[in-house]
Amino acid sequence: CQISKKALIGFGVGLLVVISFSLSLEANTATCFLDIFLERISALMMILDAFKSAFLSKNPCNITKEDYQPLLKLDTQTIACNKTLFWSKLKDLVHQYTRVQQELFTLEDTLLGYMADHLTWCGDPSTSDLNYQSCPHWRNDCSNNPGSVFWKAISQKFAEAACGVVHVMLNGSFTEPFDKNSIFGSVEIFNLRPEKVHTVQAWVMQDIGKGPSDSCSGSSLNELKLIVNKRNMTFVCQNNYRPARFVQCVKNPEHPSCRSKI
Ligand code: AVW
Repeated sequence: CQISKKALIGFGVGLLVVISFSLSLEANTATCFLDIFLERISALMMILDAFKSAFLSKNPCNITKEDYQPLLKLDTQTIACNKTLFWSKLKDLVHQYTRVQQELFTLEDTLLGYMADHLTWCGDPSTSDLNYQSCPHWRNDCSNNPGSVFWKAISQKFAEAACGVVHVMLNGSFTEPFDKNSIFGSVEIFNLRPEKVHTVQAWVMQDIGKGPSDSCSGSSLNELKLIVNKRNMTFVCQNNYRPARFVQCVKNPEHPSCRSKI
């Protein structure tokens, strides 16, 4: 088989064009990734600065919601309609559940909630450093501490942004699964926007092996239903929501409530 010189040169030039084009494409892609990476780092630095400015050099018992406003303004994450999940009194279960059911988002599955979860922080009026010695406890010391004010402020924003059906997982092994003093009962439920949220779906989960203290038909849930209905939203309640029950059953596979009906 004979290949003419011209054809060979043409092929060579063509190959060079293709190679140099793909190299320049790769270089562009790499630059683009680097740009995005740097953009994200600088966004995170801004978030961190706004977070620290909220409480550094301030009396840790005198923090206000306004202190966190610059931080909240930087948080542009949105959760799609029907995907918000509130909770009260069953932190572990709800997060085990959203780890598997990744279509639903708790506050702690969002950027700000994730960053602050499990942390305690505060400042000191006499220094611009973090206070590494001691911070007020939210229940035993003062209520306007950096942690409590932060969680209330971001919970309010999380609730205001919710739309469609919102879900709430409550603990039926408590006598009052709906606690008016909790963040869900005092902040989130009152900051839902009835013009955007048409239904509140409650899932009341009992601990495996413990008898129910309260359920959908109990007085605590009835109180929640009244609040929801009064705010022109529909209330739906389900005991031991099956998908979340499955998660509980992973650790208790032999319990009768896990063996039956699965
Ligand atoms: P919880 P919530 N300051 O199980 O409805 C600091 O009662 O209250 O559920 N930490 C606090 C405070 C406070 N004032 N109150 C409670 N905690 C801690 C955000 C406490 O350690 C999510 F979106 C307790 O274990 C949920 O829908 C944990 O927060 C909703 O608020 C949960 O208290 C859950 O708060």
